[in-house]
Formats: sequence, C-alpha cells, structure tokens
Amino acid sequence: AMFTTDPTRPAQFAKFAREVPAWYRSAKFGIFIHWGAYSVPAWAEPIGELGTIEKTTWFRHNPYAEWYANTIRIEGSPARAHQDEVYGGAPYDAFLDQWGAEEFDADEMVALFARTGARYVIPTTKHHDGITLWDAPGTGERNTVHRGPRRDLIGEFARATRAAGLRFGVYYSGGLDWHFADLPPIEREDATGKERPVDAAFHAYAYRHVADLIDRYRPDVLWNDIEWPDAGKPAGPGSLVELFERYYAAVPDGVVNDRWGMTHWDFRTSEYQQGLDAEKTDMWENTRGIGLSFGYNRVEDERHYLDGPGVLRHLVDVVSRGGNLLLNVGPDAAGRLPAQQRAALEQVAAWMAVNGEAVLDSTVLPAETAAASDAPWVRWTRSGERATAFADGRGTVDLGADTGALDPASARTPGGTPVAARSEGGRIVVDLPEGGPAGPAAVGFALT
Ligand code: FUL
Repeated sequence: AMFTTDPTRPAQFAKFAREVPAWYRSAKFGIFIHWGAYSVPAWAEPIGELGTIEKTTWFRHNPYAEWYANTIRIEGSPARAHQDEVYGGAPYDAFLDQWGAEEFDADEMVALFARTGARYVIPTTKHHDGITLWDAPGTGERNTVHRGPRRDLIGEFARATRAAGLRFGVYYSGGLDWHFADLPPIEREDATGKERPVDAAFHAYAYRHVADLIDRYRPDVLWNDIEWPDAGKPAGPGSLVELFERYYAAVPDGVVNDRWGMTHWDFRTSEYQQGLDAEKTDMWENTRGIGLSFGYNRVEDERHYLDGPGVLRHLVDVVSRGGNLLLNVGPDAAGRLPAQQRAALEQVAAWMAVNGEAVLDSTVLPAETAAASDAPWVRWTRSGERATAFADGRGTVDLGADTGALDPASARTPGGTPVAARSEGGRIVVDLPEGGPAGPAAVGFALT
C-alpha cells in the first residue's frame, strides 16, 4: 500500500513507482500561491465551490479569478461586460504591465506561512495565461522579469521559503497556455485538443520551462496542472519520461502530483469538491482557496471566505482522513495578502502554535478506536502513542469513543494540561472549555 504502482499506467512510466517520501507524507499542510496579471483585475463571480456547479455555468460565470483571460473571451459573459466597462475592452496583457508588486516582501509573507505550521509553499510559476513569474526560456519579454514587477518572483519565493526552513515547490500549467496557442475559450468540459495544446511544439516549450525550473530552483514538489501535451508522452529523447528522470536525479526526495495525464504520480489531488475519489487512495492532497477562487477576487467578502476556524476544521478533517491540505492564498497586485486571507491565516497560526503537534506528522486513527462525527463535529488523529480528538462547539460533547478503547483519566490538551473527560454510559464526554484560540478544541488520550 505504500507504493504508488498502478497497473493502468503506461509501461514507460512504471519505473518511477516508489514510496512516497516521508517528509511529504507527514507534512500535512502546505500553502499554495496564485499570483499573476489576473491579480490586477481580480474579478470573478463567486458562484460556489468547484465540483458543485454544472460545467457550462461554471465556465461562463467562473468563480476562479485566475481564469479571467478565458472568461472574458466567452461571448455575453458578465466578465466580458466587466472588462468592457471598467477597462474599455483593453487587451489582457495590459494587466501584466500594471502589475507592480511594489509592496511584495517574500520574507514577510513566508514568515506568516511558517507561523501557520505549513511545511511547504508552492507558487504558480506559469498559470493558464502563459505569463511566467521567472525569466523562462522562450518567453521573450512576456514574463515578470522584463515586464510588470520586473523581478524574479519565483527566485524570491524560493529563497525566502527555504530560509524559513520550509520545503519549496512549483506549480506549472502544462495543460493550458492561452498565449502559446490561439485556441477557442473553454466553455464546456470536453476540452481535449480543441482548447488544449497537445502537439510537439507545445511539449518542447513546456519541457524547457519545467527543466529550467528544476535546474534553477530544485523544487521539492512538481505540481503540474490540467494535463501534459500528449506529444511528449511516448518514451524517447526529450520526452516526459526524461523530464521525470531529470527531476528525480536533481531532487531524489521530490514528489510530483497527478495532473500529467495518465502517466506517473507520487500523490493524487482533489480540488474543493471535485476529484474526491482521489481521497480514497494512499496519498492525496486536497486544495482550495480560503474563498471560492485561487487568484485574488475583489468581489469576495466574508460570505465567501472561510474564517480561521473554518480553515482549521477543513485542515483537521483532511488530515484525519490521511491527506495533506494545500491551502491557497491570492495576493493582490501590490503583493499584499488581502485582509480576510491574512486574518484567517493569523487565526490558524494562533491555534496551530498550541495544537499543531497533534496535526502535523499525525496519522489516521483507526475507526475502531474512535469515530468521527459531524453533529457534534469531531475528528481524530494519531500522534505516536496519543490519540487526539478535535471537537467543535461548547458545552458537553460526546467524542465518539468508549471507555473500553481510551481512558478518560489520560485526557490532556496538547500542551499537557489535564482535561476533565468522563464517562457517560461508557462513552467519553468532555465539557469544552470557554476561551482559548478560536478553532476546534483538542483533547489527547494515551493509547495503550
Ligand atoms: C485548476 C486550475 O484550473 C485552477 O485555476 C487552479 O490553478 C487549480 C489549483 O487548478 O485546475
């Protein structure tokens, strides 16, 4: 079960099957950063979570602000009307020049990430708009080093992340590039070939980019998006097989995600409510924004954003089921984290300073020992010889365990303070304390 071998993968990728490196398996929490020219208009309709909305509606009213360059090309879409009204229908690339990043301080931003307990950080190096955040080969001037910010933003993130003691990964859109090929906008789900570049020329272009990212930044995670150009998949010189060889030679304990088509992966991914089948597999990562978008969306407010306790319930839920959470932030064009996102991360940081040891490096507690429930909201993790319950709410809460499995006398907070847990009819209950950092209450029990 520790191996990612899958018999349906093509033979040329079988040799990459390996144990998931321990650092990634136990990391549990990472931060994703979507930052681009789309952070200038920063506009989308916050209609709901991916996986809950029918696709034609989704694309026309796309809540992902980083999809702006696609949404404004859909005739009659509200985004097109917004672009016409506010920007006079200006070309998308004008946003690259308006993207100043003048307040961006990688060390300051990463310091907040580190305080949340996150173990890895992954910025977008090229999203679907094709603009690279480093001086990528073959992009000419269309990157952040030559236009807009005039900085190697990936280099700044990489240095700051590693200086803070965190792992550094890269996101790269190998499946979509709206600049490389002039293809129709995506309006429905069946984007295969017609809207997605699949040919040898795009493979060669994307290959050079990812190889350059590997050589320059030695990323601990290679997080490709959507797909990989089909022309690159057969074995041979300059193929995707060689790209993976190059990657593992450069970063032996690196990991790659599962969005390279049916080729190779170290872990599976789910996104909001989409792809939840991935969560039945051995190693998976859920990703979502704090709100309903990855790129900053100025339309969003507290109705769309999770607050700190909301983020923490999601983190604990994912971790209790064996996954990692890759929580996204979307800086504004100046390079600041929007206030609601910053506030949520500060609440996460305050809670994790006290309770993080029962989340990070934890494993799944067998359901025979204690069971999760939604009413009351209770989740469990295992850390060495301790089982920890996370419970939301106030007053007397049934933790879903009986006294035959766990001893209420052993109940402690993660900090070691005894908790008055007791038996009610053989079930362990606690009276949740008032106060303390906002977020689920954590109560640990000795495993014997
Ligand atoms: C999706 C992309 O289309 C979104 O814009 C975002 O990057 C997300 C993480 O992956 O597939």
